[in-house]
Amino acid sequence: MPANAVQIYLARDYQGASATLEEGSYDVQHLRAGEVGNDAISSLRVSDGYQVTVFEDAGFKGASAVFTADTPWVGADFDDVISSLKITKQGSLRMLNASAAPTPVSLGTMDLTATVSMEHTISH
Ligand SMILES: [Ca+2]
Repeated sequence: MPANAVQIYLARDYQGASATLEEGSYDVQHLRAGEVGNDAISSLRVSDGYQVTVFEDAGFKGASAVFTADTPWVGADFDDVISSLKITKQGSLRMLNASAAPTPVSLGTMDLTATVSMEHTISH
């Protein structure tokens, strides 16, 4: 069951228009062309093993936050402002736009160190 890494929703609690995105980078053009739109995301679902980094501005700039689990509301700081996002597999940690992120954003539930230490063993 690969694919469908992240679903984005127009409204809280996974309501309203939605779009399904696979691993990759999605700039504002992609969001504008989709069902949800620019400056519109309010909730999102993240499949196990993936993480999504959202950005306030186009071009993966501005304030950013990382979500690693289903999020019924992205929070006041990111509601209806997301203009670009990147979806990566957990474990492939890279500094995204490090120079433009002066203040870390804490949403209370995100702990990157905990994410890193998660086991990725899949037993068959
Ligand atoms: Ca925006």
